[in-house]
Amino acid sequence: MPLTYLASSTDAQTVANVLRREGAVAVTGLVAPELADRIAAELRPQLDANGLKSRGIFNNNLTNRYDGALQTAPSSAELIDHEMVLDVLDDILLPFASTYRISSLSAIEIMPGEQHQALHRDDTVYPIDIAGMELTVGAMWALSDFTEENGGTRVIPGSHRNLRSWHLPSLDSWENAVMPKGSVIFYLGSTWHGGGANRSNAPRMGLVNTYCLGWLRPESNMYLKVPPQVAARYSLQIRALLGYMPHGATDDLCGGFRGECEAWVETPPRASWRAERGQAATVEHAKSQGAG
Ligand SMILES: O=C(O)CCC(=O)C(=O)O
Repeated sequence: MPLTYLASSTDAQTVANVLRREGAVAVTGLVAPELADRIAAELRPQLDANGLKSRGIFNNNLTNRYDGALQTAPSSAELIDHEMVLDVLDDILLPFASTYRISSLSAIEIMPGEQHQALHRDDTVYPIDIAGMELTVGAMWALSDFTEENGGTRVIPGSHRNLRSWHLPSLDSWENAVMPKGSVIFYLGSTWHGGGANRSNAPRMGLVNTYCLGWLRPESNMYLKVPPQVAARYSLQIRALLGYMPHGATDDLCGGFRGECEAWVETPPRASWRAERGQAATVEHAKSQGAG
């Protein structure tokens, strides 16, 4: 199955429909290339100073990685809570949770000469497989042009249908995401994917943001990556995505849980997160009935 590419004018519902059906979908030119350049420049010092420290069997040896985008690259917030991304996440994740949150934020720069990263599923960090329930969604943004030669993300469309993580799809049916900088490829947590080999003579730069159901523990500890005093510089939406908000309940119910935290979000900022469900809805309903 070929990877589907959609134009940036496509509505989020269509993007989500293709993502659910095919396991991956690319949206080309969703943000301006200048924004991609700005974020890449903001990430540069950390990648130069620390990028290769995370080298290893999974991360490979010629790939720079940096997991603290919101620490030093404030412009990355525009990608992390991009309206199209959140609308797609609402559609895929909210049937199973009242919120979702950032699981990891990784700048990934694949240097010339790097080999393929092993194909994998992101949801294998959780020891469960439940038919039809996606636990995570990844959004990989191209901060440089992604090509076949430079290691545009490899993905196996349709591989999310292999329900159990030990059911291997045909691992040679992958294809590279080929898209200009400012584009994004979404893939489900159950979709097989990985970084590509870089056979070009220039680095391939991307920022991959993964999001998990609100009741799951994120892959990366966001309270350490983006501590309260840094998180407080960002919007309520970003703070809520970082986890500075209770899951599944309004502050009416959870008041007192927060301790002293300048980044705390009192009320779910996103209307879809306030939709009637669970305890939050119960409290609001009780109030509207004059109770309490
Ligand atoms: O670099 C890429 O294109 C994908 C990286 C990836 O899938 C990962 O590190 O989990």
